[in-house]
Amino acid sequence: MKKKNISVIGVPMDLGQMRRGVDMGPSAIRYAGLLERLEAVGHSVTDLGDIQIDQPERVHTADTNLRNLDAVVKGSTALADQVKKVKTDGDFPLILGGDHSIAIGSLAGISSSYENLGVIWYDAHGDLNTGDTSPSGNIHGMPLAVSLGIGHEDLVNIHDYTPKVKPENIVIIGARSLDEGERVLIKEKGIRVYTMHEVDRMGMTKVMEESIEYLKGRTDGVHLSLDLDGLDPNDAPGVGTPVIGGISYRESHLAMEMLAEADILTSAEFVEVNPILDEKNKTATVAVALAGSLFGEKLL
Ligand code: B3U
Ligand code: MN
Ligand code: MN
Repeated sequence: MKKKNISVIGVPMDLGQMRRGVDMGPSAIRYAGLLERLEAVGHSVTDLGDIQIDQPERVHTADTNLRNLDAVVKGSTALADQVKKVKTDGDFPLILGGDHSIAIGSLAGISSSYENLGVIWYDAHGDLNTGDTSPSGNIHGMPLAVSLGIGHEDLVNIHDYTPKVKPENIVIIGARSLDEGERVLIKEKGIRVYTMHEVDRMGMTKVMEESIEYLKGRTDGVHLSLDLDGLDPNDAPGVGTPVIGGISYRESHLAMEMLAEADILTSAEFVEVNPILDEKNKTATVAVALAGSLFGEKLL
């Protein structure tokens, strides 16, 4: 894989859901050795530090069922600004969450650099809810819908353009917990989804071959949004909403290695690592190991 200038951005965001601790995700991932690992592969890595996110205790509830809306908009805008700078410099943004609501800001900052940005959404969930379909009001269940231009106008219009991605440029991998409104949206928009059924049936090799082939043909850049809850909770226990029957550690390594081989990614994020719920930083360690594979680490 080509050597990259990787800019690491931490986003200690925990306002998109209700469990405390996910704001410590960026520290946990750094502590698990992310920078050293990527440098060892030969990349040039710069840590840009963390985006400032409001403390939950200080956040006022806006007149909406979207929890912490204004503070999420503020944090997402700050992240989008930073990510956009990295893109303008021609570098590779590697964003560390934080809950998955941060993808709203990531994509807002990245997508203006592309005609057809592709997105790989590696997740147990679809994250395709809106204020109307959400069972929880948690914005971390909404970022993919928001990026499609569907949802609250303050979220959809960050950096003053919408949509950030087209439905035909998205591939969801690992889904096994979808709400009714999300199913409807997937069908209506024709979004490509490899649920756990397809992962079981086709195997990860075929899933990734097809996904890479599909995105290569239609996109001019690809963002990987990797929610650690896409993995099985046995392998990644430190997440806020674990769902049994997920993608294994080995399958995930394979997926990352195949992405490295194809060298199609132009940005990536690792989200939902919650050290309070974790077992001795296992989930952050898994994230770093996967990042190693994603950036071309090899055994031999
Ligand atoms: N779909 C549910 C649950 C959920 C979404 N994303 C996560 N959990 N991590 C919701 O609240 O929207
Ligand atoms: Mn998610
Ligand atoms: Mn998820």
